[in-house]
Amino acid sequence: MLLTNAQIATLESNDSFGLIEDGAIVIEGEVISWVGHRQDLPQDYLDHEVSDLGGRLVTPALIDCHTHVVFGGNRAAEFELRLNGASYEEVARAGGGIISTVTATRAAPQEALLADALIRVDAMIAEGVSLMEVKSGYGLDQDTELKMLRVARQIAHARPINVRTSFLGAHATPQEYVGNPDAYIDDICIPTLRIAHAEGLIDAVDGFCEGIAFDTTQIGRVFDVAKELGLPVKLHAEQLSHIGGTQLAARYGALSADHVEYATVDDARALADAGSVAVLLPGAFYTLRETQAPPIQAFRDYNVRMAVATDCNPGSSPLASPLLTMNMACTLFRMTPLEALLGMTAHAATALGQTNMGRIVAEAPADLCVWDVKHPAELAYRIGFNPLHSRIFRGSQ
Ligand code: DI6
Ligand code: FE
Repeated sequence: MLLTNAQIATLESNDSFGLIEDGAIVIEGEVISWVGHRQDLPQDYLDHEVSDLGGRLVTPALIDCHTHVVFGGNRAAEFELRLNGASYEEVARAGGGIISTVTATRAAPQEALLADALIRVDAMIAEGVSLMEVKSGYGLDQDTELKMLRVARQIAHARPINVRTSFLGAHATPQEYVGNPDAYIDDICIPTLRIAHAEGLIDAVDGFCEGIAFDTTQIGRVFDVAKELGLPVKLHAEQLSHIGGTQLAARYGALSADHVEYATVDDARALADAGSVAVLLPGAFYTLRETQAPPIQAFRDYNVRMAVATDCNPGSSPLASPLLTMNMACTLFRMTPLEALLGMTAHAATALGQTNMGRIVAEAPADLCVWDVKHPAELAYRIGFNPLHSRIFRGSQ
């Protein structure tokens, strides 16, 4: 296929949109084989089937590198409680929060979990997502963690989208183990991690390192097993307080440290040294009415790549719109539209260990978005507006 009459934001490097006016893209099979100015198109591609894009903007397809789209029920009641004055931590400590979603997720049949998740996945695809990460972590027992991961794998068969899974057994201590989080890690979390890995259900291992969840020692024990199994790690770190998760993640060479509102300049340096991505989640910041923004300037100073993701989950970020997420990253975190777009493409790909994705360059997978906008900054600028014209997934429209 030959795409012509396109304005292309290649994102070839990190310091500009890499705009090509009157550009062309050649796709062979599932891969981009050439990109450049139309007048430079090599002769041998002229016989390809031509698709005239009418001057529209082409970007890499969007990548959502942090989601919890598989879960049972919803938390509208908790939303009301918080509006009546309870804090996120108070709700969690009173057995609401994550634990109430665990109850609903355990009760849900696998088909129902998939059907529910697909509603959110379809919303993401409609805004141009072609690769998303999906976490477990609302089961907290062996059967339900495995059920969630199987649903996550099913998504990629049910819809035209790539899925990467993360095992988040260390998300919260279930009711059966309240007061004994170490026993939960040893008796349930780690054995389930081994079984899920043996079934081929896991691409990475995640954890929630927080006062209301697990400390660095507990997460370290889970990460040691991940390392032994050859699985990359990532971590929910420094979301509500600073307890050392970012430095722990860096020590394990994590793909990413996520949230990081309370991360310090030292933490930014550690991420830079480890080559880990900082994944910023403005939907959770917004929903929880957090006031401490992540140290964006420190990340820039140390050249830490910043990804942006929805964190789509029933509690702290009931958000399935990647475009609104990009807008929030700009308005709430003062990221630039270029940083937001890199954060939902190339840097999100790196956060998933998929470094060949998220840029329009020869030999990259042909996952593209065609937008009805004139300039890529418009993608982050508008609110409640979806200008996606079409999506190309693995070389097909
Ligand atoms: N941090 C989050 O943002 C989600 N999990 C986590 O560890 C929220 C999970 C929830 O409230 O259901
Ligand atoms: Fe999360």
